[in-house]
Amino acid sequence: MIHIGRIELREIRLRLKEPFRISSGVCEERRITLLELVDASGASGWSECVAGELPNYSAETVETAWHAIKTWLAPRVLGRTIAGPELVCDILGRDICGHNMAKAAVEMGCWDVAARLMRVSLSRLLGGTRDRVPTGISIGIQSDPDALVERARRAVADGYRKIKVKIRPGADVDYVRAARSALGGVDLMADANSAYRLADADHLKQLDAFDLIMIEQPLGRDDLIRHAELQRRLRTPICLDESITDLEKCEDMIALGSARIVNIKPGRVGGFAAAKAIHDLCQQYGVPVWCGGMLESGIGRAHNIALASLPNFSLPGDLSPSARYWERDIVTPEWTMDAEGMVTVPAGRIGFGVDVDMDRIDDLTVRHETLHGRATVVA
Ligand code: OSB
Ligand code: MG
Repeated sequence: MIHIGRIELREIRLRLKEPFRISSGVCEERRITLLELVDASGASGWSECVAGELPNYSAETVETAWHAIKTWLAPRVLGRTIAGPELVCDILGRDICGHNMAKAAVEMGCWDVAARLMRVSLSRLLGGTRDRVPTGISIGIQSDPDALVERARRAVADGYRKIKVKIRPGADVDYVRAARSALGGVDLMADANSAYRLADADHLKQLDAFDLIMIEQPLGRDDLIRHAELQRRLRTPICLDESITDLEKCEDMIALGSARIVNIKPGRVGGFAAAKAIHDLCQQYGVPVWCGGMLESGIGRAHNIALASLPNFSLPGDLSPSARYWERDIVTPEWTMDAEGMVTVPAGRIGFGVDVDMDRIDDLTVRHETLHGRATVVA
């Protein structure tokens, strides 16, 4: 039973240690929206909204998500008794289209509140079974192939179990070739963030020579049919990210043969209930999944790590330790990775298992609003 009385909505700014460039843009400083959901019992849960600064990954942005949370989504849960967090997805979904990242922030916060009220870890509440999860790194587009090799070598030495390199037309085949020849047999993959068209199939086919474990989202987000055609022409497995916005898209992907692997980001699909449903569907069909990232702070990372402890997350996730992104994170202890490239799941702690550094958050906050439920619900 959860009963959210108040939501503290904050925006913080957090500068990345190194700029992160993908095919559609570059990010140097994250604008991160945080939610603190305070239950009537006094317990509070936290979540992070992964909407970006610009609408280049999805249509949502920091501004649209703030508006959606404040205007339509928070009022659906505030001041209302809800039997369990698995119901929140439908409560938020009814007659509100899109805004998955905004919905996810509210929904995932409710799961965190529920875990704290039940005095269990978020991992175990979600159905997680692992105590450690394998970790990969996502390396942004570098100035030239040599710079990529240098960065990727460092990542391999750090222990990462999967190296993902961002690509775009003009920074693809030469970069991947250089990475493969410098790194030997490591698990290597490329992520195009929708930078190609089906007409580029022959060009992309050159990547088949480098034994990539997968190529992520080569074509447009709505291009399930074209991805199926591309997959028929490539030996390299396709993995979908942007395209899988809900369970039905994943069903379509499987039916059409659009991809063989799925990157699950709970923010992209509207929260944990949808992420779990996609995980279960993929498990049933023998489709491996892994947990993607959106350059989250330690709070969003905590949610991802709990999710990645579910059994079908069989490939390393984009779950790098705090120090890969930030000079200083907003949780204690910070997220770390051991020399084998594993992150420990705090499965023995209540909630997501790290403490929120309130002083640090206060220092970084640029905007703050308190959302209250209406005292009486007007019909
Ligand atoms: O496509 O997976 C992506 C970051 C921002 C937007 C899209 C993507 C990414 C990443 C970052 O790859 C992965 C991470 O958080 O380390
Ligand atoms: Mg991606």
